[in-house]
Amino acid sequence: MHRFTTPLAAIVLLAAQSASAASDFPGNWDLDDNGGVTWAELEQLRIRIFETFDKNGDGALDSAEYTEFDKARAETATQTGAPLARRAVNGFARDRFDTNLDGKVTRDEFETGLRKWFTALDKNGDGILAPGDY
Ligand SMILES: [Ca+2]
Ligand SMILES: [Ca+2]
Repeated sequence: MHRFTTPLAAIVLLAAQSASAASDFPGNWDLDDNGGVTWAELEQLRIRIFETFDKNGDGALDSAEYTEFDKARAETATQTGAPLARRAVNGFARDRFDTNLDGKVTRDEFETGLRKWFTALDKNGDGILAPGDY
């Protein structure tokens, strides 16, 4: 697995391969490109997020690491204009995910927060985030 060492590389990872204002998702969310994002695909995204932003490899995103993640999400939303990327700017905010308020977001906390976000957005409950759900 690659370890990205610069914020710019991290931003590129989360951004669409070909930025398009018409895209509903950042380019690497809908892995099978079927027009929807499943929980399995979001779990892959979570793994990539930790590979990219957990720089010290302790299994949690601390304050400095989360700040880089915040910047990357904002950049991705701006670059792609994708509705889900825009939702993720605030939806993945650290105060939503850091449930024990210790200033770090562990893998488990991230998964719990991401699951809540997914469930809230999946309005028709079919397990796929697709246009119409958000
Ligand atoms: Ca860390
Ligand atoms: Ca925590």
